[in-house]
Amino acid sequence: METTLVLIKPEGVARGLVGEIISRFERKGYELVGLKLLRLTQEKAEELYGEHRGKPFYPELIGHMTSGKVVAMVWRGPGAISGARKIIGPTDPREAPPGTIRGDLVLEVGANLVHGSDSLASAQREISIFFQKGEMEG
Ligand code: IDP
Ligand code: MG
Repeated sequence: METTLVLIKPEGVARGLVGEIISRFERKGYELVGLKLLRLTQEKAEELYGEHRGKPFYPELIGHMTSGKVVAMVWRGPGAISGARKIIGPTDPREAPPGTIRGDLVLEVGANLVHGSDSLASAQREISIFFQKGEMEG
């Protein structure tokens, strides 16, 4: 069964939206198989967002992602990778439709609340940044 990484960014924890965000994935029917509250190190933030190195917003993105605690989650279910991205909504919150997390709760692209893996390869890579296989069994 497909699994994906969803990360609640520091502003989501600071704004008290952890429960709200988790409940959207639960209500859809995905199964929560991994959950951690942690502060990202510089290294882990760079590992997660390596594809964006060199872009103008990269230093701000890394600074932001290491500015406070995040919630790392693994969700499992049929089509979980693209399904989670649909629940999250488009990157630019101005384009995100109502009913999506970003459409309902965000105005700033730099503080768009949630990260979600965008392909099977990224999901596998990103899950392994935060979780060991044995931690998600049972
Ligand atoms: P995604 O989170 O929807 O997958 P990506 O293109 O992978 O979007 O970008 C990663 C993160 O970098 C975004 O979620 C957002 O926080 C930040 N970001 C992307 N584009 C911009 C921008 O143009 N300005 C500021 N931050 C941006
Ligand atoms: Mg992305």
